[in-house]
Amino acid sequence: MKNSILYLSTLSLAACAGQPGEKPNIIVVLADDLGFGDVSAYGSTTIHTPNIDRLAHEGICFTNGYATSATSTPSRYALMTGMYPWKNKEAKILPGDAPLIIGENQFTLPKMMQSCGYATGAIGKWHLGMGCGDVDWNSTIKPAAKETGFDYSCLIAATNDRVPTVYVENGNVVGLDPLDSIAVSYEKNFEGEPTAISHPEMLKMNWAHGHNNSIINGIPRIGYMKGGKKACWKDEDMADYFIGKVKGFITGHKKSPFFLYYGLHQPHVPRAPHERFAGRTTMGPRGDAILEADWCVGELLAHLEQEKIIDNTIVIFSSDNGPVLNDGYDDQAVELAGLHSPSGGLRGGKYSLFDGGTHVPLFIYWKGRIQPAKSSALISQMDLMASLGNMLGASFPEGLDSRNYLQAMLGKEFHARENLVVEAQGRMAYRCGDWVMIPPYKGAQRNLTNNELGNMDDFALFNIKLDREQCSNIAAQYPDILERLKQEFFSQAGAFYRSDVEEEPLK
Ligand code: NG6
Ligand code: CA
Repeated sequence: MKNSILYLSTLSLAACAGQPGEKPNIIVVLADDLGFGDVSAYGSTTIHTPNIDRLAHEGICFTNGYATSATSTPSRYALMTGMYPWKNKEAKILPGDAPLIIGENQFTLPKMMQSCGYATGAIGKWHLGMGCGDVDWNSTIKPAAKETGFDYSCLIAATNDRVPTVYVENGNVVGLDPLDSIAVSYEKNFEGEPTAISHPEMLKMNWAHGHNNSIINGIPRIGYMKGGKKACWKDEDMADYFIGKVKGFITGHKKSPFFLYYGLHQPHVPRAPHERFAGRTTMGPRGDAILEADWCVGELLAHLEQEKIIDNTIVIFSSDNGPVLNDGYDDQAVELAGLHSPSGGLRGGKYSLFDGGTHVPLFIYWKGRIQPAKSSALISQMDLMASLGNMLGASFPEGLDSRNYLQAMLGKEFHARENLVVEAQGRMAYRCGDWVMIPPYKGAQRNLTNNELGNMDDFALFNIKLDREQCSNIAAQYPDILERLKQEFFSQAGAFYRSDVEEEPLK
């Protein structure tokens, strides 16, 4: 009897989640290169991610959740701006010294949250550029996260494999010794500075492709950096560092509604988890880094509980793009993968137009307020802006690509997008219902990571529901459907389509 009363009261609470005037805290946790099969929530038995799974099991677990892109910068750009990244030619994998690609006057998700009275914070991976070009890392960097709408920020500028390997808090490099100023170049080395080529004996991790420039913390990086020795991060401590900042931000803002973007750096290369996690899986550093990411989510939830705000906080979890094993370091990710399928059986992965490039984990958790459910609604991270904005009564400009699927996000409806144009290094594919159409692209079948890219000579058509692994191109059997999808795709994205687009080279 008691149970049924409890059950009923949960139901009625769940039914009124997202009422007008409600301002729950909102946290977006975005992992880096975490695949659909890298969490146990979708049935993977080769890895155990109990904390991430909790979000899935006690929230809405999307089985058709998408990043817009198969790489980081464009994917994050879409999340932040509500715009398709293929409309902006700057939205491609950025070096660590790239200028901010979001215009100062551009509408953004954090600006929308600010307009609704939220305190906003960004912690972790950024990768949207900082400054106006020719950044001076020794003074306050502007425009950056603040100008994008974040009151507080503590970030790595790009990726954990790119220089500068320093934390940037509110635009300033943390722990910088003014007598040891930082210089960064993606063109050439600074005289006398060791690189992976000149000083291989300094390496504790070997590079496989690219990643043979400056050595920091025994790890070779992309790009050259000089100075800033005291400010350099230790990769093994990065998870602890950022979760500490996350907890500080939450505690500091627990009385006001807050919006927090938490960009996890795992399991992107270089995979250097804290020694607490080293050796915890049989999969080597990649598996261990995933467990570290899961621990971060556990710490986040425990902190929300401790601060007694967990039932007033929506936690959204996803990944910026699909998985990759060998992304340029010899860390045995390929050799030790065993039966583990990082993409969960989806074809391709990071960099790919096949589904594994953009079809990622997506969970929306609101303790006690969302009735747990699995949802097969087709939905993109890009839709967070319009959906959350709708819940909060925010106003936003016309012409966004973000769409309002609040009801699907709260589990009150199980249908969302009709279609989505996904992007992989300047190439595009079109998903509509259960169909996927990939237009022809010149270029290699695979890149140096050995991930399949999805370049084919002619238009290809797949039915993702009947053929989840995209084994059968059925374009010839369904000419009418192919024609319809081609027309729809070209009307949305034709102006941006070129079959000979050059992939950004992986060195
Ligand atoms: C590639 C890097 C790869 C990774 C990627 C960006 C090489 C050879 N490869 O160019 O290691 O950093 O860029 O990944 O340099 S992302 O997830 O941030 O998009
Ligand atoms: Ca990524």
